[in-house]
Amino acid sequence: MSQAKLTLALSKGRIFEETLPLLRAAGIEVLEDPEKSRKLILPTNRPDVQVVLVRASDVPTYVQYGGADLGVCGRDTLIEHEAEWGGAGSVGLYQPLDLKIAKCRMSVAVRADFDYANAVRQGARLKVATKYVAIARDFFASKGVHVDLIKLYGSMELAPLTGMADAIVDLVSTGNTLKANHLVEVEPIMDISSRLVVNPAALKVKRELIRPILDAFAQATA
Ligand code: PRT
Ligand code: MG
Repeated sequence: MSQAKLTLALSKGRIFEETLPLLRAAGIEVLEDPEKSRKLILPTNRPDVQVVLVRASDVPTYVQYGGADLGVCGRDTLIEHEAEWGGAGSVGLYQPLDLKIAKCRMSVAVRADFDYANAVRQGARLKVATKYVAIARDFFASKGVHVDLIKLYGSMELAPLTGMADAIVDLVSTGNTLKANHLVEVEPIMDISSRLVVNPAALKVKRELIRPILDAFAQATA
């Protein structure tokens, strides 16, 4: 029988970059740079560990279906993924660790000349453009604000500028993107960081491979 191999799903960019030090703490070095290579499967210094590169929003799917044993993705991505499957806990992904990386916040933003507080106070029906429809729906429902949600896949900042929406719900870290587009953050919704997600069956079958990584990650993020 061939030796069990562990597959870790990561997305290129900030999640990959910020997971590298954690992997290093677990004795794992990724042997290729995703910005330079076109490979989707990256070897590591450990013959029994490989990294697969997937879209950020595909990480939970890979781990859920066993295409990867574990992965790293934002709380935003996880909430939206679970909502598609019927809500928190529905997917059965094991989420043992908040890795405290790729930190940002989910916020409501509007054009600088839009009176958000007044619109909310008057019970106006807000047009809200977002990639994060589940988070936006729950947030405005909890405030009792009626919204028409417009689903977008990117460049949400454009929606209020073109008059398509009154507000957006998006991730903010430095605030530079909002500022550059004359938008202002009017209400924070939640703090976001990335988590480790693990396939529950893999945790059972590949326990000896996974456990030391969980322990090293836990120690490195403590
Ligand atoms: O890009 P793609 O469509 O493939 O997927 P993605 O955008 O989900 O992936 P990626 O790699 O951009 O983000 C992965 C994860 O990083 C997200 O799911 C978040 O959990 C986390 N993260 C942390 C962020 C940011 N910070 C962030 N600033 N994700 C996106 N942004 C974007 C934001 O959407 C906005 O466009 O950066 C812009 C705002 O940044 P500031 O610094 O200008 O405020
Ligand atoms: Mg992105």
